[in-house]
Amino acid sequence: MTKKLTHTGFSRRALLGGTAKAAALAGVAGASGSAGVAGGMLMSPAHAQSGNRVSVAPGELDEYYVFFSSGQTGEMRIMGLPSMRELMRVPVFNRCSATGWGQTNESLKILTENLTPETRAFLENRGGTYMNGDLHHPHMSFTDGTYDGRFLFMNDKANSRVARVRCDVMKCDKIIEIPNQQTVHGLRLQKYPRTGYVFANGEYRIPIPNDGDILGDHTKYQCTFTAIDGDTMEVAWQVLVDGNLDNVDADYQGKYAVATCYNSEEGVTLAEMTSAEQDWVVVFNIERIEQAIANGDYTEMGGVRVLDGTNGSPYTRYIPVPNSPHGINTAPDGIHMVANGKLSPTVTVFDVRRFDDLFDDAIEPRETVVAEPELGLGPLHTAFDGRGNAYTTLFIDSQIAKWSIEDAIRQFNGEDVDPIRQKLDVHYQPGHNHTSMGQTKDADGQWLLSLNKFSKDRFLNVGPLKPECDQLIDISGDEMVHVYDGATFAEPHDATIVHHSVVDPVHIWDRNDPTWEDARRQAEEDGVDLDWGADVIRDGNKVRVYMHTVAPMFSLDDFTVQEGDEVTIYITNQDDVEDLHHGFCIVNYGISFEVAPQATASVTFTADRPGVYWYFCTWFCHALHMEMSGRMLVEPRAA
Ligand code: CUK
Ligand code: CUA
Repeated sequence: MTKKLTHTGFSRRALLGGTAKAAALAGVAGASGSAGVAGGMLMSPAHAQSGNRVSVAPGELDEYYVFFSSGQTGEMRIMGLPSMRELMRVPVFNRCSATGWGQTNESLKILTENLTPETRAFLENRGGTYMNGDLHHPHMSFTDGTYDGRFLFMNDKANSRVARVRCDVMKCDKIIEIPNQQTVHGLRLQKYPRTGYVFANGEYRIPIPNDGDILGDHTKYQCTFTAIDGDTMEVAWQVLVDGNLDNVDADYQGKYAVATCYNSEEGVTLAEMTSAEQDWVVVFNIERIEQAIANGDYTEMGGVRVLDGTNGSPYTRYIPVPNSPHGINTAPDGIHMVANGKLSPTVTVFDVRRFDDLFDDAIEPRETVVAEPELGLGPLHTAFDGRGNAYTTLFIDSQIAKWSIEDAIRQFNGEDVDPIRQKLDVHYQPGHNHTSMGQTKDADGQWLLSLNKFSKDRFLNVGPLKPECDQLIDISGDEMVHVYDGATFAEPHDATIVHHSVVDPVHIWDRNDPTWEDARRQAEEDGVDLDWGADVIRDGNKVRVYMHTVAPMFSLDDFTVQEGDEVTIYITNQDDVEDLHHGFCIVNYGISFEVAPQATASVTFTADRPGVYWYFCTWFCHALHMEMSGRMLVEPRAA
């Protein structure tokens, strides 16, 4: 009934032969999948040349990775650019049926280990973790102003969390809840000297602590700006601000972070929030904040060191801008930052070099502004090509405005020049847009992605709920040329376009990976071999089942537990062949998860249904994949 599977007697050649057959079968599906790529290309003669640039033939690889948010779906997605093919979905704040994210012990540990005590208590009878998330802003870690391929960081607007994804395995390894704030909205990273800090904006004003003592009296609410240490994934410090915080970006000098505020009124209704003619951006002085923390000039709130950065403090400066700004974007020239007007048809351009004088009170806040061009209706976000041009999404106009930063400055200084180079229709209502490597000093001016909120007539109708429409635009020439429409499910807000040379994930897991360190420790305590387990260990009413897999077999054909036992199953995938995943599903027990090559994954559940329950492999791994199964026998409790 138990057996140790090894590659001897299960010949390597037979295994690889089976795999080759599986791969051939997969190839059929792959070919039909890639037909959609050509189908999405615009082939009109005017666009033919640009159209060819998006053609990535079957078997060829894309030049860029795009790390996509998915909004209220809660996962991160990886796309290839320019083909716009979706390559992978990485579960983060969501629950994933395929991978078992949110069910395996390894993922539950990440999802639950850094919650606040209040949230932990709240979730105790709700499965221990949130089932939803709203992932807006995925950004790659920086070293010296450009991407370094270590990590991706992202926010959860829905449940006030920040997550980190390891770029070596493309899996989430840390999630923390941010205390003293509700939502994390804007999230950007320290670009220099490295990441470093992850800056995370609290969007809504709340009572701190939020324990019911203060309710309706919103004059007592507060708003916090958070810096997280990207290495330890702990909150480094927080700063209380006036108004609220929407989006954020950092400079290329490592001195300042700048956030937009759309609710300087500190209102709690739409009418109140939009009543003033002006709002502001708030500039944070990193060095002064660090100094104050080092000097102990902070208050401890919810276990975090908090500074008062309201107007008049040494840590912040408030610069007025027209009502309700949204995005804030640092240009790759390292000098300019652009706040996008949203309710104003303008964007406001700051010269970051003037922030030094601003903090020395040598100039007035508005003297940091060097341009304020009028671009069109509803400017939300701006991207850059590294050649001095900026590309701003106009939500209401459904357009992208391409404009020259230099000409906008000349116009601001009274010269009669029009900074606008071109306006391109997009379909429809764009939010974020992104250029290739455009959020780094290495912006290469090849591609622009417009993430549009409405798709209406762009695709076959799929019912009342429509996909988003993400459009690819060639910006390598003088004119923007629209080359591709891609439908995506709810709701990519943001994306980071990274040249493939920066990212180098592994093909199979390292057996020493820390992800399953708890399983390793438990196996040691139980005196079993986690790598080659075929054991059932009983410990009171706890049962631990250790299995390994070698395609197409589990090391146990069956195992027996008793009704009411708390069962933990550890599966180690001993195949070390690229792409040879297995999965483990117990029928009618609601259990399913992936086990990639050389990984261990585990699940714990109560065997509260007596009877025979088959388990099977969920990933098509071998010609005998269907036969890769076994039985869990649950003995009824003695009456
Ligand atoms: S926000 Cu969605 S379009 Cu959350 Cu980055 Cu501007
Ligand atoms: Cu193992 Cu399918």
